[in-house]
Amino acid sequence: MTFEGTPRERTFICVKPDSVQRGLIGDIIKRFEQKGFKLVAMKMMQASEELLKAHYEEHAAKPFFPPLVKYMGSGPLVPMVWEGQGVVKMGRMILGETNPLDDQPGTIRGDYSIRMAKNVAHGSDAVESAKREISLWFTDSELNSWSRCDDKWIY
Ligand code: RTP
Ligand code: MG
Repeated sequence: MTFEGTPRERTFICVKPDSVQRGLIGDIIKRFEQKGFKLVAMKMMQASEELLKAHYEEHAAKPFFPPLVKYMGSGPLVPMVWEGQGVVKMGRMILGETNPLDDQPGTIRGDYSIRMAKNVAHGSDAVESAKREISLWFTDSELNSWSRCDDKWIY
């Protein structure tokens, strides 16, 4: 079932290890919460090499793949699932460009990074990628479907 374009659309966001070290978890969550998106899953974990290779499989042949997998496995990270209308596209806008030096201030990467190799957080680039990534990182029972009484102010 697809919820693209509806309040049930979901994306996968992951706070990368550099941001955990720098104490940025709360700020990243805050930006998504204040926009009006709903957090439906979150955990802290050390990702295995196998999981990281599967997550970034589209980049497997690229020269930056080995350092990317090493960096993502260098410490705990915080994978999350966010829900809401347009959350995949808007999630990427909240994060900013891949290279933080191309970014406007006001985005997460634009505000907190100057290095592409340590660019703070990951966000799914399409609805289909989000589905694949959510199923890699979370079991169905870890995804919380919940309603809040103030949804009427957003939708
Ligand atoms: P992400 O998947 O982590 O959200 O990043 P993204 O979509 O903005 O960028 P993507 O092309 O998927 O690349 C994944 C991560 O690999 C590193 N990268 N290095 N030319 C390079 O050296 C290069 N290109 C990409 C970045 O850390 C990027 O976030
Ligand atoms: Mg990507």
